[in-house]
Amino acid sequence: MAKIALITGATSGIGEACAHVFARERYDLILTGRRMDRLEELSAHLKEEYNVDATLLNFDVRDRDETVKNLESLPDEWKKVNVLVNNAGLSLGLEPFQQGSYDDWDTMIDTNIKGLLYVSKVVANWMIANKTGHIINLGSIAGKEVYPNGNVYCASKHAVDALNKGMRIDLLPHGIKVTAVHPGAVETEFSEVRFKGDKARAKKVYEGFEPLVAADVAETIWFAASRPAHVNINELTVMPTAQSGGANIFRK
Ligand code: NDP
Ligand code: 8X3
Repeated sequence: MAKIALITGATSGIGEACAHVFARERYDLILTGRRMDRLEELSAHLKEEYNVDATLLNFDVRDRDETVKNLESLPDEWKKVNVLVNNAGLSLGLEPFQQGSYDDWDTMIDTNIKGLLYVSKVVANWMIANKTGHIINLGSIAGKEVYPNGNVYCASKHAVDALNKGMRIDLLPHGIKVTAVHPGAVETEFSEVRFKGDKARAKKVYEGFEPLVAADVAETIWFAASRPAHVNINELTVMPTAQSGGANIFRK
């Protein structure tokens, strides 16, 4: 059997781009997300273009029981996961902390931190049993810096940064690699989700400069995943050339 990559949040953006890159590299894929129609479309496309097999799992990472049940339902041969890309995540809102929405905070924390933990625990134990594996966590520049009105999203990505370090320490004796990739602004559905479907506002985020595209991040993830066995990339921060930091974008 080919190597296996499990990618969470493969229905869009960076996760979908990772599915293309790992398929190109002849990995079989486990793809997850809530929008099953998109997963089916993607899997048909990958089969046609690269002749790879994809197993699709349709669950919400915030639901611990569903997450564990779906992952554990995989046949044993699909549990030999070589690479886990912990990508599912989102931001909701961009307001001063004191005006923030309790529901938005819960969703970001439940998805970006707790969802990542639920998936990682199950898959890390498979990797321990297989004595090999690589976990790649999608952090963000928001996990390295805090920008105005980023408050809870930034906190959730700072948590991913800490968990990335903690996982590496705990999984090191088992030969499992752990990497974080921290992108700056990537034009995906991210801002449409953040602004709750306001496409005009989302579009403005990427005006006046050239943002990253999802494939830029997927290729960075592939770089980390394709190093020799004795090399671990602890973390990589990848930014648009026009962005020097979280809030600092040079627009023409
Ligand atoms: P998109 O909105 O395009 O994709 C997000 C993906 O996450 C979708 O596939 C979505 O699938 C999935 N997802 C969200 N919530 C859940 C959930 N509760 N359960 C299961 N899957 C979920 O955004 P990006 O591709 O840009 O984001 C991917 C990751 O990259 C996120 O972790 C984000 O924080 C991070 N990131 C993004 C940056 C950017 O500028 N775009 C920069 C830095 C980091 P579905 O809705 O079908 O469930
Ligand atoms: C997503 C990019 O700049 O909104 O993590 O933090 S940013």
